[in-house]
Amino acid sequence: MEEEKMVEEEKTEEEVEKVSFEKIDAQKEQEQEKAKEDYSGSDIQVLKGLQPVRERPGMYIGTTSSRGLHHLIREIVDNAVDEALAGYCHNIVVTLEKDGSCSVSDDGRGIPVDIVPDTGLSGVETVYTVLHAGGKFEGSSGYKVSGGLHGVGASVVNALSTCVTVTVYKNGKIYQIKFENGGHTVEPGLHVIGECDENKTGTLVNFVPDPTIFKETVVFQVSEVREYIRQTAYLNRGLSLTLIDNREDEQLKETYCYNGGIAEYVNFINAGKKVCFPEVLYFDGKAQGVFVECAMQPTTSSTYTIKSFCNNIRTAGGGTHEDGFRLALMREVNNYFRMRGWLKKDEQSFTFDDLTEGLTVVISVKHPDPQYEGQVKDKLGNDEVRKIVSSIVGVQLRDYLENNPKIGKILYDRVLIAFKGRKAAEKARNAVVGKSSISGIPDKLADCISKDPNERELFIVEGNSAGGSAKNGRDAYTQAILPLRGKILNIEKASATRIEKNAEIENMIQAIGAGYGPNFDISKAKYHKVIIMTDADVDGSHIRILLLTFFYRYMKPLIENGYVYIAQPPLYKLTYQGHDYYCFKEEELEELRKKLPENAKYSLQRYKGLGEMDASQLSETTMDKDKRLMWKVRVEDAEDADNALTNLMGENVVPRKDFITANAKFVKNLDIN
Ligand code: TSJ
Repeated sequence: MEEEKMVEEEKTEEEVEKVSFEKIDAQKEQEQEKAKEDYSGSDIQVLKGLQPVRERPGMYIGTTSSRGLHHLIREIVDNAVDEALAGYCHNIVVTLEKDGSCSVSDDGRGIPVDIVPDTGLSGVETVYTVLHAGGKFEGSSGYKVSGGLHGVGASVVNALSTCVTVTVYKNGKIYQIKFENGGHTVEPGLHVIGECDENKTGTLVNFVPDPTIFKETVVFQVSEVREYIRQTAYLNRGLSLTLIDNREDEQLKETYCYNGGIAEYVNFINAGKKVCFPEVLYFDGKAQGVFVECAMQPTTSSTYTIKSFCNNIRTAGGGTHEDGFRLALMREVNNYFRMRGWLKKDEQSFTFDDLTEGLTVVISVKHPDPQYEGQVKDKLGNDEVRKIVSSIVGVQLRDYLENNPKIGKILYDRVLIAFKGRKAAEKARNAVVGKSSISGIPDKLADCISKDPNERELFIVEGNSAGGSAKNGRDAYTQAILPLRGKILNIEKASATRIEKNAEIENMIQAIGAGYGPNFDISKAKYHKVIIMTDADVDGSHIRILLLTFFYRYMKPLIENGYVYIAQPPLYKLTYQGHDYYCFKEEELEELRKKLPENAKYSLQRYKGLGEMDASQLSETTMDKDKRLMWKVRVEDAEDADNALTNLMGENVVPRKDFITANAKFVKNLDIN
């Protein structure tokens, strides 16, 4: 058994596919043989085909956490979006049902119901029971499964669900097939269950995620689904996506449809910022089968926001489409400034940082054969895309500037501000560095003994009392403590110079030891884990946002390399018969309570702050490497925090409430009245 698994792992994707097919073929023979018995034989074969998914769900959907759960919805919706991209579908509806299931429907052509020669199964069944059914059928039947999350799809959802029902409206008939327990067909084959209007076509899928796979939770979060749906609507101009939540007494129903596509997306991102002009620059084009769209607009904010996508999938790691954009921007804007005489011939060009300060950009490419790179496969790798984007954006940007000199001038003024700010900050930095390089180690830092950055951890702790507990409860060999006193400076409003002079921030910069801003050198970082440990209250959330934003803006590689974490202290301590039980979530507390005998006498403490825990409690629950729960911050998380901060603290106050709701994970307890 164990050996079999090992072999399986070494196989290339192609070979794994072949294995699945052989099994399906074997199933066909078996089916004929066993017609006299019952259908369970074939059923078991199909299940075997999907078994690798159940054994290693993480390999197919990344994680079985709440995030993985929501990937299931994406996988299904992406298939419907593909139908929209093919031009046949205009409306998609996602419904979170009362029974905990999710339904996705579209008004496309309906999944093919004819037999696929390669599998001997109907198109619908093939899609749902054959792993990577995608490319394989492209030739024979034109079927192509979505780019989805790294090209898995419906079969993976099937494998990870206790129940899937697929209904297809086509040819005036209603076809249906049901699967149970990770891919068992209830009754093999596709069944005609009724008739419908000849003109009605579409696909309806209902699935119930398997709680034995998604152990953390099988409850869909509206906010999470909404974000994905909204993003998908922005990325596919004119496509209507409706979100329905039937789980509460009062039904929620929202429809997202943007005729302006990604240009409207830029408006949305910039809603809380002050824009330099109301127009959003938009360019698009197609070359070598690659479709490119790019929208941008400068703001007075201090950060560069770029959201790039390939085939509707976010590429947070950037890649060749972003490279192409950078090349076009640098070349064309600098040339234009020179042409207008604003940049003298012998003057250096503006840097990318100058050109992009406060700029918001959305780039979306659609590629027939995307290659993803990087540890988490979130970086577009196709080399030809660089040139394609650079030339499409370049040519149109040049034309735009030539035809809109007013915009050109505003752009120049904005870039000049960035340039001057950068020069001033450099000057101030040199002065500061010159003064305070004496000791290099902040007084308040309780450093650890180990010298190996790989195992060194820096806990940034809010409040002095918690700092004390942390110091006493830590593993002094690998864990360092840096207490922060009170609130750190609001990075949104403060100038670069003030930020650098802020004591708390200076302490952090010194402790981490790798510089900051453009000079940040990740290879010098003294800790490979920087752990933010704050209270679960308003101030705690606030400080967490400020810290994340600071790291995002001034030490971005720290986040990109996955060095930044957020500690998760428990919410409750339940004491029963002399034992302490810690709960990190409300649900955990409920679970625990259920396990206790009826009328059990226990005491319950709700932790409001870290300071309420003594050293050993803090160590045991939050710091101990074997017991703690930590949240690794991804670039997107920091980006969210950055946006939240911009909208909370920035100049426009209107979207405060919206953003607090949207960024609940950062600002859970913020008082918004
Ligand atoms: F895959 C899936 F089951 F997850 C799923 C697929 C889920 C949902 C909600 C929709 C779909 C889907 C698939 N919607 N529309 C389609 N279209 C096709 O599969 C299709 C139809 C006709 C033809 C053709 O060449 O005639 C080709 C395709 C790919």
